[in-house]
Amino acid sequence: MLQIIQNSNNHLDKTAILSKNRIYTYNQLLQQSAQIVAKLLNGESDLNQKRVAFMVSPGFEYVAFQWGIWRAGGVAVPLCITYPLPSLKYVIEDTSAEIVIAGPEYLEILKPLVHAKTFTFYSTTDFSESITNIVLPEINPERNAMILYTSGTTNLPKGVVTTHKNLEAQISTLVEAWKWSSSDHTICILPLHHVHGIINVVSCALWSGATVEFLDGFSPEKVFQTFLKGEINVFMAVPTIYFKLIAYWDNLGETEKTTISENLKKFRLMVSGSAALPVSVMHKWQEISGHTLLERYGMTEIGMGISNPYDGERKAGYIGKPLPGVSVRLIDENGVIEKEEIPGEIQIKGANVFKEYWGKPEATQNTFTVDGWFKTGDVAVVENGYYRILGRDSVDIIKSGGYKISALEIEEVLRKHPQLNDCAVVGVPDEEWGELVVAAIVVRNKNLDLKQLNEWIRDMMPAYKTPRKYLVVEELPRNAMGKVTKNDVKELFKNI
Ligand code: MCA
Ligand code: AMP
Repeated sequence: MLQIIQNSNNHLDKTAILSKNRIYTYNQLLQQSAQIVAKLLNGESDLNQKRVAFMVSPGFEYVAFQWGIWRAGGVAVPLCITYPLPSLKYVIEDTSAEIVIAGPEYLEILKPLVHAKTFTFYSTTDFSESITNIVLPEINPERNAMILYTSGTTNLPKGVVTTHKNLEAQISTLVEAWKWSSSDHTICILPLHHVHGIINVVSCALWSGATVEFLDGFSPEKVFQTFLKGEINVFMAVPTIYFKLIAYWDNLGETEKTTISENLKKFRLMVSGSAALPVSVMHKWQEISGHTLLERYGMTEIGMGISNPYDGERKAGYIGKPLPGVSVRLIDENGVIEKEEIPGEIQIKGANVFKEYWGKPEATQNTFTVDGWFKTGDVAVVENGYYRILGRDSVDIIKSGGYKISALEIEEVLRKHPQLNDCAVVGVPDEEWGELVVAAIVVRNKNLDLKQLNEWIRDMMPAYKTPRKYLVVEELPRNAMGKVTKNDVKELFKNI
């Protein structure tokens, strides 16, 4: 039996989930996911790693479907609930999803794909029939469990395949390192098509018999209101969220500020990750909450790899030390770096590391060294035993609001616009978002309406990937070989 399911048998009557003003126990989660298994199996004994894409809002239903897919022997493919149709189509087609499930609120957007009938389609409301005596398949931990999409240096996102064993390693290392227990109570405000929300928040909590409280999306006001109920003691977020919480708190009256600060001081743990935590944000949060944020480093392909300590010193500007069970090394052109203070690429090995990119054997091969280390593309240095990220080896990877974004993917879409001759997308530093996606464009028609251009691109790709600023230029800066020089493009945006 999958470990997370087995663990939940120890906490049957405990609250697993709070969502939409309702309380759900572990027992209800087991019952509901078993009901989902029965419908999904539809008389078969095992889904045998069929890909099941599901578009379900964060909350009890989301987890019940994720567990149901796993328990039926399927591979869970969570669809981002804010994606426009082309992005949904890409994931469903790329995974060759055989089953697609959607909440009633997403039926409209999926309609064109449902009509094409390349998969069996269910609404979440089709799973209401209660079924007893279901025989569950035995799931070998080496089998595929999940596919999440991540942007990289290729222009289209790649599906990262993790096995049950990978997921169990990713979860258990965090449970151990951050001392999760059944008395914890956390809040989920992160999207559930990425590792941060799925593994670090929801799965770690449920593995441990803790409680997860879901909010309908993020707003600083709702987060603080929920905190003030006095139950939440563990909080995980991306730096942009801490930035937004600080900005909101700064504008409150003195009494409200004090009430919130007193409440935050009682938390057990507060973590930041997915992007570099600015030292200024860390210090300000410390003033407000009394907590030194625990910064950690992860990646869709590895879960979490490096973390500041739970008990020891948490250093501002550093990502910490390798987590239990994770091997980390730095490499430069001369080979493995043995000494401190010499920068190199972070490479990772361990049961936490993903199996493959879905349907892309060449990309998979290229991302591992011959001796099996995963090449992260992040450059770091070790100082006094602590890793510090220096940057990435590709200028085309942007991190904005914690999301990894490929400049090449956006350029590919922009080039399809009939009024554009050329474009270059870059990320420029931004205190709130980490980096801001911006585009230098060479236009055919000087009267091109930039607002309309932006609306056009928003129908083609997720809002978080779309440029926040455009700059019309006569031509793009290039080197002697004719290649666009992205650092020069970044310079163009310095004064606007
Ligand atoms: C939205 N806006 C932006 C951006 N996104 N502006 C600049 N840059 C952006 N990237 C604008 C919108 O256009 C809108 O403006 C306004 O901000 C609010 O948009 P909305 O989407 O509602 O934003 P939000 O709900 O406030 O979202 C901010 C957020 C979200 C909560 C920080 O971006 C988020 O959930 N990020 C987390 C992503 C994540 O989980 N990453 C982990 C990946 P207007 O109103 O003017 O239109 S996993 C990973 O990285 C690894 C494994 C790891 O280490 O964790
Ligand atoms: P993703 O593909 O969305 O999983 O993003 C993974 C990337 O996020 C890593 O390769 C890093 O570049 C970045 N990242 C994650 N955590 C941190 C951190 N604490 N500091 C700096 N960068 C980070």
